Amino acid sequence: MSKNKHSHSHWKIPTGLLEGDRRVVARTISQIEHGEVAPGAVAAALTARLGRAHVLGITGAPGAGKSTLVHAMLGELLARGRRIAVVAVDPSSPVSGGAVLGDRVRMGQHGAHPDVFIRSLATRGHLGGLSSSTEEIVDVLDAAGFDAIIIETVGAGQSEVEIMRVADTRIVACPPGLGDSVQAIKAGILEIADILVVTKSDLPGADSTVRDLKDMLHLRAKPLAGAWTVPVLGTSAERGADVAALLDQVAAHLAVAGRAQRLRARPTPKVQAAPGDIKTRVLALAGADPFVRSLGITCTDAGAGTATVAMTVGPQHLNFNGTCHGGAIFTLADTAFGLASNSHGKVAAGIDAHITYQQAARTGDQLQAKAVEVSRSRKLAVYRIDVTRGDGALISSFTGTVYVTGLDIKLPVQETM
Ligand SMILES: Nc1nc2c(ncn2[C@@H]2O[C@H](COP(=O)(O)OP(=O)(O)OP(=O)(O)O)[C@@H](O)[C@H]2O)c(=O)[nH]1
Ligand SMILES: [Mg+2]
Repeated sequence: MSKNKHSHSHWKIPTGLLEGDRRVVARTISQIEHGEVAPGAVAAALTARLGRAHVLGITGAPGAGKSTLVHAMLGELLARGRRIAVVAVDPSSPVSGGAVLGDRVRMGQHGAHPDVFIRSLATRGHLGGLSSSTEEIVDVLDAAGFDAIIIETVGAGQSEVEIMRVADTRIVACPPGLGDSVQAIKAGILEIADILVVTKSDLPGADSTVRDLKDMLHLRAKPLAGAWTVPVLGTSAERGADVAALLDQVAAHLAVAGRAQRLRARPTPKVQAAPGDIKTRVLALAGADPFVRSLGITCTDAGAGTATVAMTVGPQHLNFNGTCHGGAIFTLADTAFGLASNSHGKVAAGIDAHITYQQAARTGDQLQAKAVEVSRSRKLAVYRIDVTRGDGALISSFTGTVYVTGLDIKLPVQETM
C-alpha cells in the first residue's frame, strides 16, 4: 500500500490530538509529511471527528501577496474569537525555501498566538502525493478543533488546483496588472476561484485589474453556475476594512457551499466485528453511518448508555423558510439516541421516538445533541436527548425507546488497520 516500508498502517489517535495539543498536532503532521503513516490510516482513524472546520484555500502567483493577506485575515479571525491553522504549501520548491521563510516572517506576529497554528510543508519532490498529504494534514487540524484552516499555496499549475480541491472556499489572489495574472488564468486557477482578490490595491492599476477580472468572469460565466456569483474584491494590507469585507464574502460562500466538501466523496469504512472500548466503538459506528456523515454530524463523546453528537447548521440543513429543517434536528437527536442505545454492544432497534421543538436554529448555529439513558431493562431501554445550541439554549427535546436484541453489534473497522 505504502511505498515507505517503515510506515504504520495501523494508526491510533494520539493522546492530546483531539484536545488540540500543539505539540501532538505538530508531531502528527511531521509523521504524515515524512511518510511514516500509511496513506489513509490517519483519515480512517479520525473519520468520526471530521467535518467541523471551514477550510479556506488561497492561491496565486509567487509574490501575489497571499501571506500578507493571510496574516491580515488571522488578525481579523482572532478578533472574532476563532482558532485558526495555516498550512503553507509550495509545490514548486523541493525544500522549504525563501517563500516559506517569508511566510514565517510575515505571519510571525500572529504565529505566537495560542489560537494560531502555522505550518509550512516542504514537497521533497513528491508532487503527486502532495495534495493527499495536505488533505490528511487538514484532517488532523480539523480533528484538533481548529475552526478555520487556511491553506496557502503558491504558483500556477495543476498541483495547486489539486490542493485547492481540499478547500471549501477557494480564494485566488491577483496583484494589480493583469499581465501577472495571465499565467494563473492559463493554468485554470481562475476557474476554481470562489472569490477573486486583487491584492495590493493601494498600488496603481488595481481598479482596472478588478474591472478586467470582472469582465473575464462575465465572459466565462456558466448559465447554471448555481447560487454563488464569484465576487472580485480589492484588498490592501494597510486597510483593515478590506479584510473584514473579504471575510464577510468567505462567510457568505460558506453559507451557500457548506463545509467538509472534501469528505463528501470519501467512501464509508467497511464494517465487521471488532473489539475496542465503548467510546472507540461508538465513534466508529458514527463514522460508518453514511446518512449521518452526509449531514456533517460528528460524534464528540460517548460512554455506556450515553453519546454526544454535534452539527453546525449549513445550507444543506435548511427548510424553505431558511431555518434549520426539523428533520435535520430530528436526525441529530436520533443519531445520539441510536449511538447511546447501541453503546452496550447489543443491537438496539428504535421502536418509538417523540420530539418537541423549542426554538428555530439558523445557519452557523453549532448544535449539540446529548443522549442519556433514562432506564434499561433486558428488552427495553428509554433515552432522553436534549438538543442545545452553542450558547446553551434548548432547541429541542427528544425521547426514544428501543427494543434490545440479543445480536452483537458489527463494528466498523478501517480497511488500513
Ligand atoms: N503595496 C503593497 N504591497 C504588498 C501588499 N501585500 C503584500 N505586499 C508586498 O508584496 C510582497 C509579497 O508579499 P507576500 O505576502 O509574501 O506574497 P506571497 O504571495 O505570499 O508570496 P510567496 O509566498 O512568495 O508566493 C511583499 O514585499 C509584501 O510586502 C499590499 O497590500 N500593498
Ligand atoms: Mg507566501
